[in-house]
Amino acid sequence: MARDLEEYLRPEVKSTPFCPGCGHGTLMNLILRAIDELKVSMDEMLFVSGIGCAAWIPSPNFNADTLHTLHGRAIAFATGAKMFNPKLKVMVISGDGDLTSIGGNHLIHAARRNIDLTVICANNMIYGMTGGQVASTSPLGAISSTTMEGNIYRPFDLCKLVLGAGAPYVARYSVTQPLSLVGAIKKSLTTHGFTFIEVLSPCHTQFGRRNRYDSPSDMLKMLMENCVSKEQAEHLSKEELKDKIITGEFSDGGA
Ligand SMILES: Cc1ncc(C[n+]2csc(CCOP(=O)(O)OP(=O)(O)O)c2C)c(N)n1
Ligand code: SF4
Repeated sequence: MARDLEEYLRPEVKSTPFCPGCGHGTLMNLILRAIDELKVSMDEMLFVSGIGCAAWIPSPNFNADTLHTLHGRAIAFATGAKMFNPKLKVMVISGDGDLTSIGGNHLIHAARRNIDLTVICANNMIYGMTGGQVASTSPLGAISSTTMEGNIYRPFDLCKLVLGAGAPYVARYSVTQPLSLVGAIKKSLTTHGFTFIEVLSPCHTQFGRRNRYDSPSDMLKMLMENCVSKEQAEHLSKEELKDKIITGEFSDGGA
């Protein structure tokens, strides 16, 4: 963590709980960078997370009010807090398992109701904390502790899911695209209504080592090679788009 961001951390925090090479540490840094650039006071903010490794990004680390809630229920708690105090800027930060599997119903209905929340989903394509079980976001064929011969189900396209439910701002970036990601977080914080950012955040410990990415840097390289912008994707064939991850803003807040 850069020195200038230390003021955003609770003084008693000396290290994060993440494995070496985990993308969640990078995401934590980029969220704070966006807040710093916007000059939003931490006193105006509430951070809400569910359960999982990603849920440890804000809590207990951020020097702000943080609510570490139940598995899958971060958006429900965040909605309640926002109803009670509409002046709060409420940011939900949690994993793909938490927000889109057990919590998937809350996600689509908060988007449909256009609740004024910023939701950041750290997607590592697996349940990291509990030992690498398959998630609703695991790619077809992915090896996990519960799909030892490969996942037979298609993953959700989270951005399409939330867009379909009516969210006015939806974006997807990888932690390997830090400038675009900081820009998207800033935009989500300044857009009224339900805003959603899917962040590809590598988990080498549970996903990478089972899926032929032998080191954390192999996972980062895979993301750098496979992420294409939505503008680039328009010029690629269906065959060329196989295994590619399309990144960018899918709805820009104007809806
Ligand atoms: C009601 C309930 N069911 C299951 C669990 C076990 N559990 C804890 S975290 C987790 C998955 C977390 O995955 P994700 O949200 O993707 O976060 P990651 O650890 O990958 O960052 C599960 C299934 C739980 N804590 N509570
Ligand atoms: S298990 Fe995966 S998601 Fe959890 S801290 Fe380790 S690398 Fe990160």
